[in-house]
Amino acid sequence: MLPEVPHIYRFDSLGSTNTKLKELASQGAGHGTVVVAVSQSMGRGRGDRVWTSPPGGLYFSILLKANATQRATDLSLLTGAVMAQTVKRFCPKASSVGVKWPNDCLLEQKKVGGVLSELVGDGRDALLIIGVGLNINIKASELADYQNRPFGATSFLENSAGQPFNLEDILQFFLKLFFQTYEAYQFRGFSFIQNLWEKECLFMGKIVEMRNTGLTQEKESSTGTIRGTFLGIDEQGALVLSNAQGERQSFVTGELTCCW
Ligand code: BT5
Repeated sequence: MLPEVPHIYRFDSLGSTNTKLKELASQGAGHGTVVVAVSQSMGRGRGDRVWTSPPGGLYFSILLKANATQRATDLSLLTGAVMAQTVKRFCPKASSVGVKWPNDCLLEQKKVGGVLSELVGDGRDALLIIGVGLNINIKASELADYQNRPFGATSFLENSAGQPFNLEDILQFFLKLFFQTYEAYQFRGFSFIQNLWEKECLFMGKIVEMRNTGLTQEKESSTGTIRGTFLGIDEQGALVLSNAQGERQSFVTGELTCCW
């Protein structure tokens, strides 16, 4: 069970909310604790990538008990789906909002948010830190470095004709929905997450291209990419494609770079 009202620690500036929450967990912070920062000087993405975190975005981390590695994957997928539902609630006029495997959130086909999950410890005492970054009141110029990346970057502000958003309203909406969804997952297990995630996914049934999948080169095209029809996710949270030969292929790593 999660607490009805989570304990929220608030900071003006942090290196990273995930790092701060790890420190608080080592000092006894409990299941459901949340850390929020106005900005981050060393915001992190997955695999040592950077998460640009100027004031105007939402940066927070949630501490959960996670006594199995699989739960970490499930909860990351759950977070991506909750993020997409939050974006839909606050950007109701957007024509396209959803998740990109594994848990990026896209708004009008551009990245508006990401999730960084980190396990601390192992066995029954393992803890999971789920970090969420959402670009809210952020100008396109602050995300200029990412415009040439696959899917680029955007913010709520860029899709609201310049009307700023109340960050606290968005945080409270997200946390309430997250805790409710987490409770439902406790009772209903992985199939609940799978349905939820696939419902929020933008690529079901589409032809997609993946790179850095870790497959041997002879299985990739000459460009180092894999193409196939997106079938969904399996019980491991792996992305499942049907390739040109109609064979099913599952990927636990890789980046979805293109879609038709
Ligand atoms: C993510 O990583 O998308 C996870 C981002 C999680 C950030 C939160 S903020 C609170 C918590 N504390 C932290 O320190 N982190 C978490 P990944 O899929 O690896 O994507 C990272 C890539 O996205 C970078 O290499 C850039 O190309 C791009 N990127 C960086 N900052 C961005 C931004 N603000 N908006 C859109 N794209 C960005």
